[in-house]
Order: sequence, then C-alpha cells, then structure tokens
Amino acid sequence: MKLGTTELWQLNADFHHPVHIHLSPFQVLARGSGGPGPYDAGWKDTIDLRPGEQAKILIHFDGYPGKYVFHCHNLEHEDMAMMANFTAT
Ligand SMILES: [Cu+2]
Repeated sequence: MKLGTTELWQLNADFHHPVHIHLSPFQVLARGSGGPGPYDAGWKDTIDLRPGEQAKILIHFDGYPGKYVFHCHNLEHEDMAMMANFTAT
C-alpha cells in the first residue's frame, strides 16, 4: 500500500460480513455486476456484504504512514480472528 494512492479493492463474501476499515473512508463503486446499492452513496467506513456477494470499492490512504486495521464487524467473526492489518508506506 503506497500512501497517497487510490486503490480498487474487490471484496468477496462467503457469509454475511459487515467489513469495517479503520481510518480510511472509501466509496462503493459496484455490487456484483451492477452499480452501487441504495445505501452505498457517500463515504463509508463499513460495507455490509451478503452471503456470496461481491463489491468493488475505491479506497485512498493518505492519513499517515503506518498500520491500518480492517475487520468484520460481526462479533463472532471478530472473535474467530477475522481481523487483519496492512501497512501504508
Ligand atoms: Cu464476518
């Protein structure tokens, strides 16, 4: 992850996952083969993905160099270690 760049991420859900990305708001570009859903307008910090759903988001990291965290907001999934981090340099 290069600080100051915008990335296109594709998220693929197996189960229901409300995916939360810390400290970097993003915009929903598409859900499945369509455009954004009715609740996808504007800046987001969480996207609710249904089972089997895909989404494309545009995300820009420019806050600071260092570690960023993202995780599933489903508490059971958090408890099963569905959390990760990455470094923006
Ligand atoms: Cu989850």
